[in-house]
Amino acid sequence: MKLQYTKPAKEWTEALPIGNGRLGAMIFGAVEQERIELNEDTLWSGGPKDWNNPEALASLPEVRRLLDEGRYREADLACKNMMGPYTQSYLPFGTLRLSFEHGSVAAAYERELCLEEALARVQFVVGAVRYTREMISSFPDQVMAIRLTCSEPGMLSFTAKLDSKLRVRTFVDGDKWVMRGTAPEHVDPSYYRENLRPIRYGETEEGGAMTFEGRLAATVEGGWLQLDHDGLHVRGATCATLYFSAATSFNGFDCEPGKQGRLAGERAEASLAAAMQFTYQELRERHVKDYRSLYERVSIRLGNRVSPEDMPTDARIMTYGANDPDLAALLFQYGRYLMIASSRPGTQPANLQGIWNQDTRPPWSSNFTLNINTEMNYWPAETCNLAECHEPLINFIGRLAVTGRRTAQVNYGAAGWTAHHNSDIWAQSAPVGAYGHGDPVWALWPMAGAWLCQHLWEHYAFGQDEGYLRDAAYPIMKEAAKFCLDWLIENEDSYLVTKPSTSPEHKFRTEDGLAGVCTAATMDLALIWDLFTNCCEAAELLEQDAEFKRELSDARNRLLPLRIGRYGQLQEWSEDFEDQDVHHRHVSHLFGVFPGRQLHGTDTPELFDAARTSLERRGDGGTGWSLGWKICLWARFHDGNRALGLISNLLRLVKEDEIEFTGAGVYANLFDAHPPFQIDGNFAAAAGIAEMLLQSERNVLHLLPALPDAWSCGSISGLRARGGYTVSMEWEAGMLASATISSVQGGTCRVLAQTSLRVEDASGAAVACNEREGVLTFLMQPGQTYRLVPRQEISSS
Ligand code: FUC
Repeated sequence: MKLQYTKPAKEWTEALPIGNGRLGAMIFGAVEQERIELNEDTLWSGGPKDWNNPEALASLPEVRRLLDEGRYREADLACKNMMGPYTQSYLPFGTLRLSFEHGSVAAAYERELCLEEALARVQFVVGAVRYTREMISSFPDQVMAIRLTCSEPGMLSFTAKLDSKLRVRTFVDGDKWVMRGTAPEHVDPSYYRENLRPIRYGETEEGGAMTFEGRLAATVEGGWLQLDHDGLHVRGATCATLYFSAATSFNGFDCEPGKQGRLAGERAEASLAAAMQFTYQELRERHVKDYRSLYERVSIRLGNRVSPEDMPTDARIMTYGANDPDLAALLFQYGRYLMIASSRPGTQPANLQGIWNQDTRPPWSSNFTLNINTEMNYWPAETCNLAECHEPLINFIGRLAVTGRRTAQVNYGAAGWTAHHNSDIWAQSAPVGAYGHGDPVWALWPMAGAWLCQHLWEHYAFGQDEGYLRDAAYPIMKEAAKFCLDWLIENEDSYLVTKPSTSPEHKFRTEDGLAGVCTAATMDLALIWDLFTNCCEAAELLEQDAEFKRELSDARNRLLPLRIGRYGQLQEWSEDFEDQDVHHRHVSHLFGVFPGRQLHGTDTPELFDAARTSLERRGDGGTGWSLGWKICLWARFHDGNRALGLISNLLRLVKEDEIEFTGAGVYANLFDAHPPFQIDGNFAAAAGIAEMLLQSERNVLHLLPALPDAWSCGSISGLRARGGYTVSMEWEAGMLASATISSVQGGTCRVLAQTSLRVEDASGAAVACNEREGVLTFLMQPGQTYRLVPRQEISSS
């Protein structure tokens, strides 16, 4: 499981990412001039502010009246009064540059990222000397470390230094080389070009902006080390270790990062000094042990590798794509790797680019985009056995519930909390759009609370921790539901609808042109159904709020029913409007199929079929994340070959010099290409592959629900399922060959496979079997592992 290349990276999307959830680096691996782009996940522009807009509440009656009169385009315009400011931007920290004295002429060049140990390596030979660089970003020790070695004594000489695109100064502090900087107080999104100064710094360093500090130190063997204003110089050494630490003054979403900030320098120095107590070997061992405790929970084999073992990863993508099942397995594990590298307890959630960004005005501000992208980032967290990595998102939702309460009150006069299309480290909760610059088709979407709360519930559904549900999740879910209760209004037929409403980013055709705002887009209804259902189940489990639960379930039953349109499709809007673009990248109206659970082949067969027709009409194209969503959807429709087709579309090599937005795929470093780079597609691909192999809605573990023909033999271990289960499977000739299931708390387990099964307990005794394929039910003891074998296998062996 590794990414490998025979050349240094030229473009950022060829460089290799490492990260510990907070400190990220992109390593280029050039022979003479190494370039390492650095990130720290709290380095954002801006600070907390008031983004709510009382004009929103004042405009609401007018918007609703226009919608009642079918004047959609005018309603769009009126919604422009309901916006707030754009979010702030995630910023690049700086660059670590290493200039070597051995020149650029090298042979036997290799560059790789090892997913099993989370290590990046560069090696080559200059003359007769073999040089190696190995780099880690350590979670236990909160530093990055680079080990540099050469095969002949005294042949290693280089200078290391830091610089940045932000306002910084650099200096020597004892045996450390320091870069101290200030972030801008404001950065406009790259698509907003109205301001004379899109990037604004305060006048003094003591202003309101965030400060940050990076510290660099080294130990050398067999040579000497010197620091001066020009960098940290290593001369005539045999080995050296570079230690890098970084911190910002960020002190919480509700604190001024300047005046009320933490001391970035002290924090960076503390982790650097602590890490320097360890040799590189010790740091590496501690790092690998920590990383493996997460990574090794899941292993995967999707058939045999068909590409040559030594083929560079970019050539492999180009030549084989998804025809190499082992490349799909690599994409799956890469998704898990990126999650461990970008989201760990105590860090910020993974943003549009995870934690890796080199631009001061990154695409879409590299923010938290809540109408699909942020949620998608966390689709693999539970199924792929990385529940701890879900924590940053779960905590972030808690912060949005605080800021979003005020937004609900000020903008809508509603109870509970709400958030919209975009957010940032300050937990911005209001509609963005620069008070009218934006388009309501994306800005005016008060449904982020409802969607995010699904993550609170799923974390419980998989982990079964009732204390967490009671104390952390349910109170926030309940407040999001209260907002929805207030936001829903009765229509003339006594159904509950949302108004104004949008189907994120997708417009419909009206007699006088395209419009975005309508009454009761399907996604609103589906999200509210999901939230109310989860709240009802939580209240029941916790034996709380009987009255509130009744209110929610009454409201849920009165939601405007979903409809089937003239093409047999699941309508995207409550009216059967024509699409702006039948191939539009968003498939919001299919939320109830995935990641939701409202629509299902058994309980709602007509709507489920209509949803399939909608997906069919959308086609198999789209941005990277759109392909990712479609993998998951086709998995839920139990069409493994179609899901693999989408994986194949994603495993197309995108080169940086191609014109933007021509096509989705992956870059040379396997980063998802929207394009541009956006990490959500990586996470959705991992989630989608898991979904093809195991599903667990409606209290049934469905084994191999969407296995494509091309993955006829394979295995997976350690997937998690709702209900607290962990599942491992092997299959041959497209059929389940064996499986094991364990559960922490035991209880009744229901399993569905395409074959009749026999279940054995740990001692090998049969506890259940079934005659035909169908749901098999058996009782599990807590903590015990059960083995499932197909019955044909038993009779033939
Ligand atoms: C949504 C999507 C875009 C992009 C952006 C970050 O607005 O519609 O495709 O992913 O988020």
